[in-house]
Amino acid sequence: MQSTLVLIKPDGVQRQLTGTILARIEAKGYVVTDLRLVQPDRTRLEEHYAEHQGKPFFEPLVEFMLSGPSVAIRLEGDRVIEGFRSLAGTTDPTTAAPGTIRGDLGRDWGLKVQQNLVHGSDSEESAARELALWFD
Ligand code: RTP
Ligand code: MG
Repeated sequence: MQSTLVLIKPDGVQRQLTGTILARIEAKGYVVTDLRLVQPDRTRLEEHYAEHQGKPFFEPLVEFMLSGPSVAIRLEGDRVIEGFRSLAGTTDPTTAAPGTIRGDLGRDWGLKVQQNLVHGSDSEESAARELALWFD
C-alpha cells in the first residue's frame, strides 16, 4: 500500500470542483485518510516546489499557489502515486487526455499551464517529503 499527497489547487477550490475531483478519486477506489483546507505561506510553497527553483515558471507558480486556499489530501491505495497521476492527466490541460481530471475539467482558454487543478506526488520519496510538509 502506498500513500501520496494530492492537492486541489486554488483554481479547483475557487471553481468549486473539490467534490467533483474527490468523487473521481474515490470512484477509482483510493481512500482519503486525511484532508484539510490550507492557505500555505511562501516558505512552504518554495519548499514544496524546490525541484523547480530557477525555472521560468517558478515564481508565477508560487504566486498562483498563494492566490487562495488549496485542499490537501492524504490518499492511500495500491500504486496510488502512479495511479493518481494517471487520473490527473498530463501537466498541460490543453493536451491532457479526455477522461482525466485535467483533460475534462481543466480550462485552457486564457489561463496558464500552472492552473491545472491538481498536484500529485511523483515518487515515494516526494510523497514522504510532501506529506510531512503539508500534514506535519
Ligand atoms: P504536479 O507536480 O503539480 O502534480 O504536476 P506535474 O508533475 O505534471 O508538473 P511539474 O512539471 O512537476 O510542474 C509543477 C507545476 O508547475 C506548473 N508548470 N508550469 N511551463 C510552465 O509554465 C509550467 N510547467 C509546469 C504546473 O502547475 C505544474 O503542475
Ligand atoms: Mg510534479
